[in-house]
Amino acid sequence: MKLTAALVSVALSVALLPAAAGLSQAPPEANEDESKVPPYTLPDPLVLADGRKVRDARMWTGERRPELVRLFETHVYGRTPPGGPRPRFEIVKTDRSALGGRATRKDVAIVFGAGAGARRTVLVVYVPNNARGPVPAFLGLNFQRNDEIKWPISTIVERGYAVASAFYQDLFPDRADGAVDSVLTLFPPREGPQAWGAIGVWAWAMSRALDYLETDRAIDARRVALIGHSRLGKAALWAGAQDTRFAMVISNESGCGGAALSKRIYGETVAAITKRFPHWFCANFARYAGREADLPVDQHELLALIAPRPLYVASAVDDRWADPKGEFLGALGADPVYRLLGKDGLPVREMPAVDQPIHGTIGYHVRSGGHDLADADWRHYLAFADRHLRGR
Ligand code: GTR
Repeated sequence: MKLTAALVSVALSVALLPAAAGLSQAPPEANEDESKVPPYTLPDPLVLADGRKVRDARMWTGERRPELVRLFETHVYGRTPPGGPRPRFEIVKTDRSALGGRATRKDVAIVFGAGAGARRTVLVVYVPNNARGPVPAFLGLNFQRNDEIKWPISTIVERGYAVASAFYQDLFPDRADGAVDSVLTLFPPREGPQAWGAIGVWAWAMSRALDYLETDRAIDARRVALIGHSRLGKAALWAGAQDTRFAMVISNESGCGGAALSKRIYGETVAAITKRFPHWFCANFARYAGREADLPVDQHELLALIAPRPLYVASAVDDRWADPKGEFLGALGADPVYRLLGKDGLPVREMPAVDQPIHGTIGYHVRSGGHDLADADWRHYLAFADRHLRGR
């Protein structure tokens, strides 16, 4: 699709505005009225750009899947450059009596580059001490420092899973000019409207953390569930879409640019998100501000890129900014791809009642309460992981 030069320059100047202060306040113009959702048409994940229908798994994997990845690279997240700096792993601390003796905690530095220009993050890894062999793991970036992670780590470990996490801002500080202090300084310079942004870098960082887990014999790296909340849910989905080593992906209230459909124009919109967070996406995404109907993809197709692997999409009923219904419809829109690949997909057509999880190969729930990764969410994720990652 061609854009006129005038539109491009208007949209780009919007994209380059500094991020507005305040992270949690919705601008007053946000639509939170279901009756004001405009009519929209979703692209069919099983129809190629040239109009051919995807008939079988081979066409999906060989043609449509790579086409969709390219569309998301071009129009939403930007392209992850191949190669990039190789990570070095250094165990900086091992504590065999963590969590009251139930776990071994390892602090693993993941280092890129050398000398003054080096970038690093520390992956904290908890492994159950009573495991009889390599264990499945939950991996995700975190909003807190490693000693303050707000996950129910003891519960997860008691259920037989390892937990691995790192602070999300280490490799890309979350601010409009964060690139100068990011791992991007170790990549070739970014150029053009398809250059990747923070979500792309956070997703890349998750894959590098998985590189480490592949070297850790206490962990079964073929059974890693990637989890992310909110902006980190967007990054987890994009990581899982690009890197099929992740065995499962969990999107907790990822909203706009995550699991929620952009074309519904409910809650956070492309205009709102690209204005407040210009560094998250590629510059092209901002061109669709107010023109969502022209987007050649929508987020159900990002979710479809997780297929046939188990995918969990979760919402919270009061988190209207993230558009719970749009997240459900995203999951439903991915379902035909799961079915084509021989999986049961999402076993319902209608949005379930609050706190009534639905678990197929796609899982979905809408929790009571607001924007948070809560223990109630974890309870459902553990049940879903038990079903899909145990006994494999
Ligand atoms: C909000 C943003 C959302 C979501 C959220 C978060 O301010 O508008 O897209 O990412 O932050 O990450 O908590």
